[in-house]
Amino acid sequence: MLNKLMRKKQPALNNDLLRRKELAQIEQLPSHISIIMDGNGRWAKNRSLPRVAGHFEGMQTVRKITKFANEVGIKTLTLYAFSTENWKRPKIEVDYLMKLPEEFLGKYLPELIEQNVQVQMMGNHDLLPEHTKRAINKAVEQTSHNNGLILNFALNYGSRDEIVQSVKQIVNKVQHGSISSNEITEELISSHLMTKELSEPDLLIRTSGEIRLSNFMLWQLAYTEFWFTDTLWPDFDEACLMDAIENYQTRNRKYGGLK
Ligand code: V07
Repeated sequence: MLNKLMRKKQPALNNDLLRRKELAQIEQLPSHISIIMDGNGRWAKNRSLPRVAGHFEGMQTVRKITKFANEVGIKTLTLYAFSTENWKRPKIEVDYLMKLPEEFLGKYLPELIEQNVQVQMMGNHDLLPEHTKRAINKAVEQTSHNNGLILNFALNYGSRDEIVQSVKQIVNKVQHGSISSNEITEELISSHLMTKELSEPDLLIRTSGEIRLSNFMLWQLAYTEFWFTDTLWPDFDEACLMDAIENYQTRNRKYGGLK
């Protein structure tokens, strides 16, 4: 209750955005959107603030975009929050980043539950601090029966690591005789990845102008449409997401065929 009173309400969408949202809903929406949330450090630097201020602001964007994606009717939103390479950053920054899942969930888990959002997680969580693991496990459990948007956080995630883990599991099964090597198909490999229960992303968004994948969902992005924008993640808003969705709707996806 107190939490509900203290939480800052988000501003209502303007009429232009509401119209765009309704128009987009008439056509085929991307069912699964993945986002590489880049540009938080640059956003802070532009304001002579410490990098962590950019991460904090980026967290508010996560809240805003989650709510809007759910309202639009997106089924799955995967957000790249922390990569296996991010441990190389200064300790002070890594320590701060590891507090954000808790901070975010402490503030916003009640509204995620109200919004019927289901929180999921992918990545290698062995190396995360106990306090981070506790917070994410609680959120996953408390939202496991929700059937609205799946909000899937990639946390200590690396796609090559994911593929290595799945190959090990498959080799193990072959060695134990539970599958034979000629049963190794694309579907079998997909079913050993961390996304085994999710659809493949229809749309990948990367903010902040870098045009690369940075070890994100390499297998799953095989047929995904890409949208790169110069907007920094803390500046990314509902209208920016609509730009990406509207552009997606102009493309004709061929999956290697002729339509
Ligand atoms: C992080 C804010 C967004 C921009 C990218 C880097 C910084 C939300 C979470 C989070 C993760 C798990 C969870 C709930 C929230 C988060 C990290 C960084 C490590 F269950 N934002 N955010 N986690 N940033």
